[in-house]
Amino acid sequence: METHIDQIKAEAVDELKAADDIEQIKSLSVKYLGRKGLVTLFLRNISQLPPDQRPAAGKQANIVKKALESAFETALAEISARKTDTGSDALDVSLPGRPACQGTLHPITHITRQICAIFGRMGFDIAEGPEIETDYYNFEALNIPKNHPARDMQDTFYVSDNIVLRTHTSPIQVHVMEQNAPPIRIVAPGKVYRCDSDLTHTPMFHQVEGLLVDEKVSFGDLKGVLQAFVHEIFDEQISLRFRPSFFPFTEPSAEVDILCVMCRGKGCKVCSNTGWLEVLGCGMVHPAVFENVGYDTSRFQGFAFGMGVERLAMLKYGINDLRMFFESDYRFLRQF
Ligand code: 2U9
Repeated sequence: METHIDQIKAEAVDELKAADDIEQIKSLSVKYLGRKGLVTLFLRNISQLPPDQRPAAGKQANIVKKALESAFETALAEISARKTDTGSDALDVSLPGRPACQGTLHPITHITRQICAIFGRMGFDIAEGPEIETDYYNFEALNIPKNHPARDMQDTFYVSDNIVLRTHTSPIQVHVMEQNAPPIRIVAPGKVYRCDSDLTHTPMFHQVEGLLVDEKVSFGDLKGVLQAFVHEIFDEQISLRFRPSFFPFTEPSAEVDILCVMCRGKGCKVCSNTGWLEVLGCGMVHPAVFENVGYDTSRFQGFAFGMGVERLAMLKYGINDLRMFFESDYRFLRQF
C-alpha cells in the first residue's frame, strides 16, 4: 500500500511540473485532493486494509496529502506572481519614454531681458548692485530727506538702523556715478523690497531703472528715448503721454502713460475710467543728486527713469493677477 500512495505522489509531482497555467494546477488539485481525488480515495479505503497495515498506510497517506497541498499552493502562488509581472498592470518597457519637460524663462526674467535689450540697442550698458544698502545710498544720496514718507517703517525693510533692503534700484546708479565720470548710459535691473502686501503689491518686486548723463541732455532726449522704448515693448502705434509728477531725485518729473490697451481711451475698470495706463516714471536728474556724487552741475545734465517689471508684464500680456508670477504654476509660466 505504501508503494501505491508513493506512486500516486510521484505521478502528481510529474504532472504538476508539466502544468503551466492556473487552470491546469487547479484541476490537478481536484484530481488528487478533491472529494473523489486519488489521495482522498486512498485515505477512505484504509479501513479496508488488514488492521496491522492501517497505521503506517494512514501516516504515509497524510504525509503525501500535506506535501501535495503545499506543492499545489506554491505552484499557484508562483504562476500568479509570474502573471502579474507580465500582465496588463506591468511596466511595458517597449513603450516610448515620456519626453523630458523643457524649462522656460520666468516671464519676469524674460521681460527684464527684453527691456534691457531694447535699451542696449540704444547704447545703454547694464549695471547691477547689492540688494542690501546703507541708508545713504538708498535715500540720502538720492535727495530723499529724513522726513520723506518713503523712509517710513511701513515702506522700508530695515536690517538695522542704518541698513535697509533697497526700496528701488537707484542706489546702483549712485555707485556707478561715484566710480565713473560722465558720459553715463546705464540700465539697472533687479529685485527691490517694500513693506507692502496686498492684491496689487508684493513685498519683493522687480524694477528696471535707467540713467543717462552727459553734456547738453534735455527733456526732449528723455522723451525720445522713452517713446522709442514704449513703442518697441508695446506696439509702434500706441499713443503715450508725459504727465507732470514729483520724485525727490528728479526735477522736473513726469509719469508716462499709454492709451488703455483694454478700452483704447474710452474709460474702463482697468484704467479707472481715465483712458490711460501708467507704465513708468521719469525726469531730469535733480542737481542735488549730482552734487552728492561730485558731478559738475553747470556742465552735466541727465535724465532717469524707472519702471516696475511685474506691472509692465501684466499690461503687456494682459495678466490681471499679480500672484501668478509667484505661484510657480507651470501652465502659466510655460506661455512666455
Ligand atoms: C538716480 C537718479 C534718478 C529713477 C526714477 C522713477 C522716476 C519712477 C517708479 C516706477 C514704478 C518706481 O517701480 S516703481 O514703483 N520709478 O517713477 N524712477 S525717475 O530716478 C533716478 C534714479 C537714480 C541716481
